[in-house]
Amino acid sequence: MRSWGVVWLLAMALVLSACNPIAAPEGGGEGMAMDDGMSVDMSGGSMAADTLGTQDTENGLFRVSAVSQLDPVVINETHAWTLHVETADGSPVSDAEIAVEGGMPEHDHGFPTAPRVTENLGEGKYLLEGMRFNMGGVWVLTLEISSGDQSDTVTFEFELK
Ligand SMILES: [Cu+2]
Repeated sequence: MRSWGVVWLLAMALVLSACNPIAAPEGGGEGMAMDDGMSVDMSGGSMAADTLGTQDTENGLFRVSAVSQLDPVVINETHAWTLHVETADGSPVSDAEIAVEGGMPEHDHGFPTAPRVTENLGEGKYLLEGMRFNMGGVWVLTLEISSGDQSDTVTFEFELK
């Protein structure tokens, strides 16, 4: 038992001494708070703009794609997405009303912002503004889409890692 404790201590000492040369330059720089903020952002996660791809709505009425205009998507940066809505047989839906919800189910919180569709870009495309992720992890984006008297919902799940 005792000798294993010694081995463990030696291993810890090695790990700590190995880390010190890496940590030292960071601590020595000016604007330390800013450096820390940036390193938090970098480790907070990112993903490619087209990660979500195309998905059918729950009842199969629409096919929806969502692509970020910020590529890669990183945390703590407010940005816009382009949504595309078409019918199940591929015709663009140009009169859709789209309600936006989302957040992190595992953390039980929503978006830090209130993203919403602000512009109909025509040909089934819509501008979704105010998207922002404030941490890495699994997020969901739910779009409730109405066109005429038809309504359906799609939920995208994705991870900033
Ligand atoms: Cu969270």
